Amino acid sequence: MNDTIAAISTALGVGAISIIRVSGPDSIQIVNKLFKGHDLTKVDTHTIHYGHIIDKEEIIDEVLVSVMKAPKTFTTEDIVEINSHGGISTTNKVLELVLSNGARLAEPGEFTKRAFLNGRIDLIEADGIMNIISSKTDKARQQSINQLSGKVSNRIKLLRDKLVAIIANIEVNIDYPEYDDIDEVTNDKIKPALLSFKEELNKIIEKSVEGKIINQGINVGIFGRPNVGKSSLLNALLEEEKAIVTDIEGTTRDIVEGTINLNGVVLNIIDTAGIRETDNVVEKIGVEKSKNIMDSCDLSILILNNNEPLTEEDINLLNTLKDKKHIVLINKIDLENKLDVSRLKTKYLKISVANDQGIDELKERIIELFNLGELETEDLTYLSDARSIALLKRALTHIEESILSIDNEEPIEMVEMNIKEAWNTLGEIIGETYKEELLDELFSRFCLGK
Ligand SMILES: Nc1nc2c(ncn2[C@@H]2O[C@H](COP(=O)(O)OP(=O)(O)OP(=O)(O)O)[C@@H](O)[C@H]2O)c(=O)[nH]1
Ligand SMILES: [Mg+2]
Repeated sequence: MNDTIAAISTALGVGAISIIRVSGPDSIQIVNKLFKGHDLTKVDTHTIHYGHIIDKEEIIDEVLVSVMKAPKTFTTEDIVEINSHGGISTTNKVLELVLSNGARLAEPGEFTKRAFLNGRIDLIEADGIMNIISSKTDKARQQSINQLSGKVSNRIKLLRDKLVAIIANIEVNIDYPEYDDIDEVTNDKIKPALLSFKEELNKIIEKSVEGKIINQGINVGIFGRPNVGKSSLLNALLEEEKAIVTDIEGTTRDIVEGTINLNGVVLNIIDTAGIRETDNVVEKIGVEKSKNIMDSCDLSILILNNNEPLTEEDINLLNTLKDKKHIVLINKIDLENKLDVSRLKTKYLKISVANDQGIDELKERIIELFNLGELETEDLTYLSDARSIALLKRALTHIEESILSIDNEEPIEMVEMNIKEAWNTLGEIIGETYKEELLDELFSRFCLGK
C-alpha cells in the first residue's frame, strides 16, 4: 500500500493561484483536518468545495478544494487538490500543514510514477506528459499530446501483436511437425513476414529520429579557433547581442547558448570557447567544454577565417568532425583572402557575419541536412526519445538476426528466440518490462508536483 504524498504542483512564485496536490489513501482525511468547510470525508467524488485552510484557530487562506476519489484519478489513488491564493509564503504554509498532518513530500515526478505503477499510463504516455510541459513549438506540442493519448503506444502494441502472430505460426509447426513441412513454412511464411516487419520497423525508426528532432530540437555547436567569429555568428543567428564579441583572442571562455525556431524546429545554438593550446586555467576549462560539446551535439559548425592561412589546429578540427554531421564555414570573406581553399577536402560555405552575408544560406543548409522541409506534420504519432529509438534499433537487430538464422538454415528455435527478444525489447519501450533504476532515472527528470 502506498503512503500519501504531497507537493506544490504549480510553479513556485508570485501568481494568482497555487495548487497543492495530495495523493494516497489518507489524502482526504489529512486535508480534512486543516479544512474548515464541508466535511470532506463525506462529500461525493469529483466535487469542489469552498472553505478555509486553518492552523489551529488561525486562518491561513481562503481556498477551493477538489476531492477526487480512487480509482478514476490521475494516480488512481484518492487525490485532493487545494487551490490556494498564489504566493510563496501562503503556498508553502499550506504544504507545511499537509506534511505535518501525515503526508510525505513527493519526489519529482512521483505522481506520474504512481500513475504508471498503478497501470493508468504506460511509459510512452508518461514521457508524453513531460514532453507536453517542455514543448517549445507547435509541432512538439502536437506530438506530445499524441504520445499522451496512447496513439504512439498503440503503434508499438500493433508491432508486438504482429510478432506474436509470427511466433504462433512457428509454435504450431513445432508442436505438430506433421502439420506441414517445417522448412517450407519458414521460407514461405515466416521469412516474408519477418522481411515486411523489418521494413515497417525501419520506417518507424526513421520517423522516430524525425520525431526526436521535432520534440527536442537540434543541438548545434559552433567551433573554431579564437577570433574566427563564432560569437558573432551566434549573435547573428539569434538576432541579439547575446555573446561578447571583441577582437581579443579568447574572448569567450564559457559556453553561451540561445535558441531559434527554424521551420518549426528548435535549434539550440551553443557558442564555445575558441579551441587552441593555452596555459590559462580558465580558458583551458573552456576549451575542454568545447570539446565535450563537440562530442554530444547533433550538428557541428566549424568556422575558418578567410583572412588567415589554414593552421594545424584548423586541420585537426576538420579531421575530428569528419565523421559527424557538420558544416564548414569560411568567415570574413569581406577581408583579403589568405586561406588556401584548395587544401580543404570538404564542402564549405563562404560567409561574412560582419556584412550579414551567407547567413540565410547557412539556414538553408541546416534545413537540407536535417530534412526540415520534409518533416511530416500530419502524422505525429511516432516515438521521439533517445531511449525508445535505441530500443527500436535493438529490436531491429533481433529481427535481422532471425532472418539470418533462416538463411543459414539454423534450427527454427533460433529464429523464434530472436523474434521473442524483439518482442521483449518492444515491450520495454512501453514499460511492460522495466528495471527500477530506469524508472528512477525517467521520473527524476519531471518537475516536483507532477
Ligand atoms: N571583417 C570581419 N570581421 C568579423 C567578421 N565576423 C567577426 N568579425 C570580427 O572578428 C572578431 C572576433 O569575433 P568573435 O565573434 O568575438 O570571435 P570568436 O570566434 O567568438 O572568438 P573567441 O571567443 O575569442 O574564440 C571581432 O572583432 C569581430 O567583429 C566578419 O565577417 N568580417
Ligand atoms: Mg567568442
